[in-house]
Amino acid sequence: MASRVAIIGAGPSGLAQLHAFCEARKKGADVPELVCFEKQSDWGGLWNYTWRTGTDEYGELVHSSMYRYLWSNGPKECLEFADYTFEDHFGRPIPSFPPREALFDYITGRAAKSDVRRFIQFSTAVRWVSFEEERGTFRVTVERLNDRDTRTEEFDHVIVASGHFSVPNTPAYDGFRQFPGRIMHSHDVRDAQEFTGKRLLVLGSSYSAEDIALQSRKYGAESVTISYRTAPMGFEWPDGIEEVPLLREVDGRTAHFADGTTRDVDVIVLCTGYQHYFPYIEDSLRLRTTNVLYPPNLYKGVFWLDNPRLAYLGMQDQYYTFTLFDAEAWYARDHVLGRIFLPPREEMEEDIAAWRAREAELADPLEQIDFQADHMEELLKEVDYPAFDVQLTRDAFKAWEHHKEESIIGYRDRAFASPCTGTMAPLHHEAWWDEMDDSMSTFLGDGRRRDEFSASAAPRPA
Ligand code: FAD
Ligand code: NA7
Repeated sequence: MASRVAIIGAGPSGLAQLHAFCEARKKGADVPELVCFEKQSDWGGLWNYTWRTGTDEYGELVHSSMYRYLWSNGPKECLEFADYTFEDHFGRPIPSFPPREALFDYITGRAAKSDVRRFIQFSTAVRWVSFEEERGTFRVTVERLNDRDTRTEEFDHVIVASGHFSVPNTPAYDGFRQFPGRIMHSHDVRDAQEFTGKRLLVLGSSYSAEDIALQSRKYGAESVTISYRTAPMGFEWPDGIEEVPLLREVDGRTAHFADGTTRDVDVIVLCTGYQHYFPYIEDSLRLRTTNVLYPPNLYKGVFWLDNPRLAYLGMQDQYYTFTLFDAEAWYARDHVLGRIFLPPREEMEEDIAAWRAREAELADPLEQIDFQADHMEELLKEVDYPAFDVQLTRDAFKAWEHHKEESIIGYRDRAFASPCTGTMAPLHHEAWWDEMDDSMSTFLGDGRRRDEFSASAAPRPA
């Protein structure tokens, strides 16, 4: 059995990995030494909100891309830890779309309960990971940021859990250099009130574009124009938000679009996605991928094909998040513990190719949901993660897609049943579109049950 395991990152994926090992130890397993390196001063990954943008107090790139007023963009029931339910954490059922602070509290609540903090070296950035063929071990060089102490340690396994929604993809368009306003990436958005009274141009047609457009308008932007590259999101947007084809150029404040129309804008927000960026991993071990459901060279979506003692967690585009990370972490753990054996390279390669070929054929989000659920279930069936109703989460995700089509400002006013306890969530006391306060205390303050729900909180037309 391995004697030392390095885990890089203490976000939801890294915490899942530490927790998985603790669970095995509780059941009597002989667990190797665990060392988790986290460059931030606290845990939670992206969920650890910071007011900072650009670089942090040590000159490191700021990791978190989350902003104030961020509410879960999918039903919490689809990410519920099967071994630590929302009811376990909050002591009662809570609504299906919690704000960031409540989800941060939930993620870190489980980590605190299993006491994984003792394994984490905070404010410690991993600088380089390489593999020593002769010794058959990894060399991991880290820097402790507060005193700049740099050292190299040897590990038998490395688990990369450093996330992939932090380093912006920033395309340039003609006229950006002369634009007389602010051009920023969604990674740097912190407070939508910055845009109150302004005319926004949002580039992109995925989750960030959708959410930043909505909340900018919610907090008082004069107008939001969303420009899409491939296809519009096509929701029925509230008054003041519209979708137009791709930006061609900007001339002064005037944005010109592919359909020949123009809009004058004050701010441009690039909601153009992120890069999988691992500058600290040597070439032969480094994952290179775009944001897809089944990245290349990762067997089971986890193990580096050329050296499966290197694992990557959470590298997929994500419908499923915390439960997928758990499934991956449990599986990676069991490989480390010698409970799961991987097939020969050729077989792994064929398996990856089959999944990727299937992904290429997926027609729509509903098929993508099933694809990711199938991936997760394939992992779950081989590990001792507690059972939960995966079919219910598939159905919930599909219903959520329909709810978004019915009302993009109202989908968060819906409630779902827990796949772990079966309990139906209560509804939040305020419709999301009217709720300006995203604090956990307000969120938890007056959660009425679904049967107490009044018409005032029902999804309304824009
Ligand atoms: P991260 O959360 O990114 O954590 C990675 C950790 O690794 C960080 O703590 C980072 O500091 C650390 N790290 C990075 N590099 C190094 C290094 N070199 N050395 C040491 N440590 C390092 N998911 C949902 O389920 N619901 C949502 O509503 C939702 N909203 C989102 C909104 C935004 C704006 C974004 C960007 C993502 C959202 N997500 C959401 C998806 C999100 O990816 C996951 O919820 C989750 O945070 C991923 O966890 P992770 O641990 O894999 O990565
Ligand atoms: P995504 O989901 O990776 O989406 C990126 C979007 O950016 C997508 O719509 C792309 O258009 C668009 N894009 C990329 N490059 C360009 C250029 N050059 N011009 C115009 N548009 C472009 O990233 P998100 O930030 O939305 O979501 C990431 C996570 O954050 C997600 O998990 C959420 O939970 C929150 P395309 O459709 O490819 O044409």
